[in-house]
Amino acid sequence: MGKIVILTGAGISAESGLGTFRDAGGLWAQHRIEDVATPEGFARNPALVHEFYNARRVQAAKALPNAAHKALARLQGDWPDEVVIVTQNVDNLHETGGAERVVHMHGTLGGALCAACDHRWAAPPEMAVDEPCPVCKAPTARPDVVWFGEMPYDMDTIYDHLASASVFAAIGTSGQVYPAAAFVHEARMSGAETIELNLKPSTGASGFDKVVLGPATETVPHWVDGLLGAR
Ligand code: BV8
Repeated sequence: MGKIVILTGAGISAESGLGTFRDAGGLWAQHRIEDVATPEGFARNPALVHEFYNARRVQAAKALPNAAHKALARLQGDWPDEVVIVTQNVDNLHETGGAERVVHMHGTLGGALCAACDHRWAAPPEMAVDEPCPVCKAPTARPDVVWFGEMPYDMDTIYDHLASASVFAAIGTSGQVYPAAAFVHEARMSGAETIELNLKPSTGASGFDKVVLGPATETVPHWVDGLLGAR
C-alpha cells in the first residue's frame, strides 16, 4: 500500500490526439522553444505565442480522455491510500477523465494570467494580444503556463509528496525537462519503488526500478489492474 505519486507528460495525451513535444513531428519540431515557450519570446512576439497556445487550447478542448487517463482516475478512487497526479501537461484530460487531485506544475491552457498584477482568470478559447486584465486593465494577459526559465507551480507540495511516496510512476514523459526529470531521484531517496511507463525508454529510464514499454492506453490500465488486484 502507501502513497502513489504519478508524474505524467505529453505521452499520456498522445492517444487523445494531442501532440507531444519531442517525438518526430512534435511541437518543438514545428516551433522554436525560445519563440513560444519563454517569457522573452512572449515579450518579443506576443501574437506568435498567443497563436501557439490558442491552437493548442482549441485542439485540447476537442480532445477526449483516453483509457490511460481513466485508469489513473480509477486508481485514485479505489486505492486505499493517496494517489497524487503531478502533470507537466497543460490539457485537462486528467480531470475530464475523472481524476481529482491533479497538480499542474506547468500551468494550464484553461488559465489566463496578468503579467502586470498576477491576477488569474479562466482563459477564453482564443486570447488576443493586448487583452486587458479584468482587474488592473493593463494589456498584459498571457497564458497561465510555466515557460522555460520560470518557476514551476506547487514545487514545495510536490517535493513533500515525493518525500512520502511508496510508489513513483512516470508516464509518457521523455525526462528531459527539469525539475520534473529529477523527481525519480527524489522518490528513490525516500525509498519509493519507481516505475516508468513509456512508448520507448526515456532519457532517465535507467533511474527507474522497472520500465514498462508500450502505448499508455494499454500499459496504464494493465498497471492499475495489477496494483488493485494485488491488494
Ligand atoms: C525552472 C510550457 C527553476 C507549457 C514547458 C536543471 C535544474 C533546473 C532547471 C533546469 C536544469 N537544466 C535546465 C533547466 C532549465 C529548464 C530545462 O529543463 N530545460 C531543458 C530543455 C534542459 N527548465 C526550466 O526552465 C523549468 N523552470 O527550472 O525553474 C527551478 C529550478 C529547480 C527547481 C525549481 C525551479 C521550467 C520548465 C517548464 C517549461 N515549460 N511547457 C506548455 O507549452 O506545454 S516544458 C514542456 O516539456 C511541456 O510542459 C512538457 O510537458 C514538458 C516535458 O515534455 P514531455 O511531457 O516529457 O513531452 P515530450 O514530447 O518531451 O516526451 C513525450 C514522451 O511521451 C516521450 O518519452 C514518448 O516516448 C512518450 N510517448 C509518446 N506517445 C506515447 C508515449 N508514451 C506512452 N504512450 C504513448 N502513446
